[in-house]
Amino acid sequence: RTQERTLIAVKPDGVQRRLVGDVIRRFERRGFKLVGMKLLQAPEKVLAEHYHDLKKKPFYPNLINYMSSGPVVAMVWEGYNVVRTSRAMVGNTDSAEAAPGTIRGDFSVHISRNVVHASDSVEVAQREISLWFHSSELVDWNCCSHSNLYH
Ligand code: YYY
Ligand code: MG
Repeated sequence: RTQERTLIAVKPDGVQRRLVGDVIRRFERRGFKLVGMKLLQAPEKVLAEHYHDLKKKPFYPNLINYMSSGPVVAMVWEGYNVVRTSRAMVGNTDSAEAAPGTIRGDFSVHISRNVVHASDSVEVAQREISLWFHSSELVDWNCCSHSNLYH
């Protein structure tokens, strides 16, 4: 299961606030492997599919406006238990509840501007990765520190 993958995205507020490098640094330092990354203006169709389960929520229109307000940096990270560990690194959805030390707990104060997205299950991660990336955009590479991260 060291090949588990998840979708992490720095949302428009995170890009505007120059937090992209910090988010990448946290995942690199933890020991995860970057296998895909791009900056893009998210198409409405992708956002609608990405947040399809929230379509009926009162905050949905604002969420789509926010996610369309500027570029996002979409990334695919790989490693042991990466889905669950990255949710812990990102912190509570509501920034006011997010613990210090988490990305949201360190960089945001309000649920509507919470800096990052992270897939919340392995199945959802697979769906989100294929939504945001073509398979040709993902790179399978051997990490020279593998034996220092895993036995
Ligand atoms: O997966 P996660 O991003 O932590 O939360 P979701 O429940 O999937 O909601 C997606 C997104 O919607 C959240 O990151 C912020 C926004 N949102 C909101 O603006 N207001 C809410 N009450 C709940 C969620
Ligand atoms: Mg979610």
